[in-house]
Parts: sequence; structure tokens; C-alpha cells
Amino acid sequence: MKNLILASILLLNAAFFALAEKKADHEITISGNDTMQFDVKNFDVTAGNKVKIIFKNTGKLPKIAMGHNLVLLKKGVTAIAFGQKALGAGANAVNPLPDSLKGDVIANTKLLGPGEEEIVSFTAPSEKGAYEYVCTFPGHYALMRGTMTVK
Ligand SMILES: [Cu+2]
Repeated sequence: MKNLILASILLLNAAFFALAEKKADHEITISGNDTMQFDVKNFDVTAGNKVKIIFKNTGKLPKIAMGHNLVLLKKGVTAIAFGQKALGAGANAVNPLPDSLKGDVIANTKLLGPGEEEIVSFTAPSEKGAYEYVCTFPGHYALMRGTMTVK
């Protein structure tokens, strides 16, 4: 009987938390690997919707040599221009996204080492169009780029 009551309480708790946490409208899983590639280079979202990106570093190389982040940029900021700007602002293998650049950023993960993952949630911009994302680990912007299209 005691166990039954306990089970009921646990079930109720689970139901409550499921309701309390609003599900994202779009859930996208993206990974970065040891060949400096995002596996997802394009995805679409609807303006104003809730977006959840699950970003994973699926590589094996040490973070200091092949760490990855995912930085979603404001409209009109290109991944290449931002990657260069980051280097100019002192981006390095420990701090790939200097605070002085955050004004160009909609959302970002921290730098992830092998096997790590991070979830970022944000509201898709209301303005339709292309929004680029990039890894700002030094040099990775040459290959690690993608585009979120707001429709
Ligand atoms: Cu990277």
C-alpha cells in the first residue's frame, strides 16, 4: 500500500513537470566532430516559435585541440565575417567567444569537449530570412558553418 501511494505521488510529479515545461516547437540535434563539420548545415524554423538546439561534440580529440561551440548570429552577420572578427577580438582555444562579440549573437553554447553536449533554447526571431551559425574555435569558421532559415 505504501509503495502504491509512493508510486502515485511520483507519477503525479512527473505529470506536473511535463506540463510545467513547455515543449519547444522545434527541436534540432546538431553535432560537431573531429573533421570540423556540423552534421546539420541547414534547418528551418517558424518566426516567433520556441527553438531548442541540442548540440553535441561527437569527436574524440581533446577540447584544447578540437573543441566546438555553436554560435547563432543575428541577421546580416555572416559566419565568415564573425569568425574573423572573433580572431581579431582575441578568440582562442580556451575562450573562443569573447564577451565583446555577444552583441552579434542570438544564442550560443559554451565550448564543448569530446562527448559533451549542451542544450540551448531561444525564441526564433520575428524577422524572416537566413541566420548563420558558426563554431568560433580558432580556424573552425572556415568549415563549421550553417544556416537557420526563419520562415
Ligand atoms: Cu569547432
